Amino acid sequence: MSSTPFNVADHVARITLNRPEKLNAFNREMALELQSRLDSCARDASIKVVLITGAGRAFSAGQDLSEICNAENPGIGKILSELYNPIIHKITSLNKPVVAAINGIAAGAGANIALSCDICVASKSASFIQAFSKIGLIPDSGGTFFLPRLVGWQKASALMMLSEKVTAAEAMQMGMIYKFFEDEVFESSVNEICIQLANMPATGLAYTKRALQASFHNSLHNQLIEEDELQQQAAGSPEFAQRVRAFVKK
Ligand code: LHQ
Repeated sequence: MSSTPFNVADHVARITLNRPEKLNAFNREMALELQSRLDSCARDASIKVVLITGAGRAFSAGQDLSEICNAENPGIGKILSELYNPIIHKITSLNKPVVAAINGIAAGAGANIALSCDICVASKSASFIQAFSKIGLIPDSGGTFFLPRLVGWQKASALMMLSEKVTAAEAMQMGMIYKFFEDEVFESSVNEICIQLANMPATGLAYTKRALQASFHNSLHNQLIEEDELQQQAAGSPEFAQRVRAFVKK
């Protein structure tokens, strides 16, 4: 049984983290499989949107802690460089939107993988915890990059140092996630978002993602140049010509 079953429908690729008895904690196999799913999404032009969610009552509890206690584990340095860092790079460099649908608890690296996605939504009963400080680690998987940018330095610092669990409603209020939905309509609401994205002009979305990422390291001057270049490329896409023609005709 795959630890990340994958299916594509309506141009949306759905990747499910699937070790529910371990709250979808990442072992090496699941992390490598997620990387390979993301590579498939990058290669397949028919896929316009990627959705990552979890099976059972969790999105992911982060690193499988029993695996790192195992004598055969390759060492913490390799866990990050071989497993989590490539996942974050693959999500952020994919030229299509990645939606994280947080169906339950997201802890440790599980929470930070979620925050690296372009749109992060949660079910009302979901929660987030930067669980690292409890076990004497620092937040990884891009957490120290994304969380302060999303919620501000003070909140990020407190959440990370206290390992405080936040509800989906609190996460939305502080800007950690885009929205939460009542549990009963969570799946249908996530599907609606994905279908909407799949029907949007793909080039514009890809360049929007790229411009937002560039803003993290650019000065205003350089960001305006970046927008100019990307806008010219977006305006050269057939989708732009079609959509503008349709708008003007109407
Ligand atoms: C687990 C886990 C888990 C294994 C629940 N592993 N089994 C990078 C670099 C190098 C090294 C380390 O890691 C990293 C990245 C990281 O992600 S570090 C952070 C790792 N994650 C955590 O510290 C979270 C640990 N889990 C928890 O604190 C709780 O399980 C949470 C708050 C997520 C959920 O609590 P509950 O709802 O009370 O569930 P539970 O604790 O009863 O868990 C259910 C089962 O899942 C249980 O197994 P069992 O056989 O007793 O039913 C847990 O042992 C297992 N599980 N998380 N990370």
